[in-house]
Amino acid sequence: MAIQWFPGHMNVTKKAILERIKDIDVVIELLDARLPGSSANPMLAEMTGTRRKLKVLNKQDLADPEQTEAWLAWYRAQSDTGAIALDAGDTAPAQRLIAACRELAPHRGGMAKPLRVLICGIPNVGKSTLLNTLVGKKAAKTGDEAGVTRIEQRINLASDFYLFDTPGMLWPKIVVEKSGYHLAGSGAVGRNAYDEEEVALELVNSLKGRYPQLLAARYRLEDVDALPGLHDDVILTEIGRKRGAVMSGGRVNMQKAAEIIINDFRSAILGRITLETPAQFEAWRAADEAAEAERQLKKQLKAPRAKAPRAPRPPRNPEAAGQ
Ligand SMILES: Nc1nc2c(ncn2[C@@H]2O[C@H](COP(=O)(O)OP(=O)(O)OP(=O)(O)O)[C@@H](O)[C@H]2O)c(=O)[nH]1
Ligand SMILES: [Mg+2]
Repeated sequence: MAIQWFPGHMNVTKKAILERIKDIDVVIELLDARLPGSSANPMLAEMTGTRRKLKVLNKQDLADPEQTEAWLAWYRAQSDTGAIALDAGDTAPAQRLIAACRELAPHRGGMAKPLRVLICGIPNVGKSTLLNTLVGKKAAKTGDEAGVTRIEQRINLASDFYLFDTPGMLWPKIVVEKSGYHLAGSGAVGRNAYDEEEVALELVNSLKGRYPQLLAARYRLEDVDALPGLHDDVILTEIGRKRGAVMSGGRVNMQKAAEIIINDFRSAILGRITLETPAQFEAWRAADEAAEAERQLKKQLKAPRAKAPRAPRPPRNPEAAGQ
């Protein structure tokens, strides 16, 4: 089942961002470098309009470096979009971000015209961590779960440079189904909005083709070459068995197996992984958009037709009526 998570506080965030955006010079959208396509909020693209934008692929320390390069090139090829990759806890790259913002809005600066930067992104992607690194102290609360920041917060980086931290926001309908699973796998979705086993199976599905060696090494799976051809549930069952997630009677506890692989992915114990390539993401998006268009068309065809207006009655012919 597709994953959707848009609780009330995100709607409040959406309204707050819409209100704030009028006075913003640069919007930093933090993406998760392990899922750079799925973590970009399509609603944000509409909301921010023509504002200067910087895409930041965060958590690059957990992602596959080769794929990070591919994604940076993909984003940089889009109009009016800068893109950089970083690790939100690292001071030097964060400082480069400040320079990049100043470059994007050279007309702003000085007390009378401070540079105003909004940091947006999905839940748990590292917005508050980045803000803390930029200001050099713990100004915003952070935590390894979705929804730590609940209200917008303004931090003065310098007398002419303001930063706004915002609560994490997803979007009301995640059309690309695979994106929902990747978002949940990364920790961007509230715990009660998804089924761990489903998410783990999709993780296995995304990993077995491109990172079979990492799966084999971590879980001591024997035949690496056979992995891409195996069913996801066969692999997850084997992972559970190898990690001792076995119930009385010898059956594998699939819930436990799911938790193991999700945690191993999140903490990068499995290795540095990027779940999607630009080409894959574009293909999913195209397929799901086509499916959505077909659904809408079917809905329209099913809807009862509006009654055609009645033709006006012809005037009575008094002669024909024999009057
Ligand atoms: N490995 C790694 N962990 C990071 C990075 N940036 C943030 N984190 C961790 O990710 C978790 C979430 O960070 P936050 O800064 O609270 O995320 P947020 O985007 O503000 O989250 P919400 O306020 O819930 O929307 C924390 O455990 C951080 O330590 C990074 O670049 N690399
Ligand atoms: Mg936060």
